[in-house]
Amino acid sequence: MDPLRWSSSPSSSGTSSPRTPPCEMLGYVGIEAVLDQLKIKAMKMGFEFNIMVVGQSGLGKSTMVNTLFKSKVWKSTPPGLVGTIAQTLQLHSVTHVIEEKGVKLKLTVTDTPGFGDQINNDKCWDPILNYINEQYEKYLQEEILITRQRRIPDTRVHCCVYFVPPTGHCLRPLDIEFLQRLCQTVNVVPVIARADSLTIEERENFRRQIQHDLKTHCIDVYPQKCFDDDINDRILNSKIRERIPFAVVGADREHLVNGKCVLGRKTKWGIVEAPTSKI
Ligand SMILES: Nc1nc2c(ncn2[C@@H]2O[C@H](COP(=O)(O)OP(=O)(O)O)[C@@H](O)[C@H]2O)c(=O)[nH]1
Ligand SMILES: [Mg+2]
Repeated sequence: MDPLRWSSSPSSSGTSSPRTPPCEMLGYVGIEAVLDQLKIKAMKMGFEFNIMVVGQSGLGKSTMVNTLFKSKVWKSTPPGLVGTIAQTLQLHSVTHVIEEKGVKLKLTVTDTPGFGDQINNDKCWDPILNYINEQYEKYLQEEILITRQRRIPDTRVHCCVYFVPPTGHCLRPLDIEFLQRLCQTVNVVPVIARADSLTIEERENFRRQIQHDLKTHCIDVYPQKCFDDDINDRILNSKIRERIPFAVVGADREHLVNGKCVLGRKTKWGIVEAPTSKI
């Protein structure tokens, strides 16, 4: 930053000490350079973003993660299970560093085992909620140290993607109970899993029904009202709220469509393309 330049020397007034800036600051200070400095610093340091995927097993969580990053984030296909993703048996995380135009993003995706598969599903959410809370605790413990690291490794879950089964009816009691707990702990983005199994009309009706269920059961998903302070954010957030839950389709096989390789699900009736972003 340019050194601060006062229009007159603070010490010359005689009354103020050399350290006290004058009451009225005239002239060029150079604060405009702060933005550039912050940008350069942020680009050098990069950003961290941690996503967690949660939902019953078989809803396509692991596939979705592979689809999103167009790579095998999860090692799968053990011998004998060719073409399928191995069932996720415990919580585990994978980190990728993505760089775009000099901006680095350290992205960590945590896959969770399916819940609600037992006869008694009491407290089936405990391992997931415990994991999320442990990460807050870990960060806090680092933060309160007197001699703390300049950059504390951030393993807190910033966003939790919750997979709703594509029943076309309404949220199940298990989903409601889990979502209520999850929303009090972390930012939750609900998605309609395996959305290719619904027609456009069924999907829209299901979306409206879920929006209604979320409201009725006071499930406060992302973006919460507290993110509405800024007018631009408010407009964007209200658009997002209309589209939530997003409908998702996952695929980790490539197919040739019009001479182009696309990720998609090949069915008897055609190929359902899955949108991707490169990692
Ligand atoms: N129809 C359909 N099947 C999917 C989709 N995503 C994944 N699958 C399939 O569902 C099965 C379970 O997927 P997986 O990702 O292991 O589910 P997870 O247990 O939630 O991690 C696999 O056979 C996938 O190929 C989808 O969007 N639509
Ligand atoms: Mg899985």
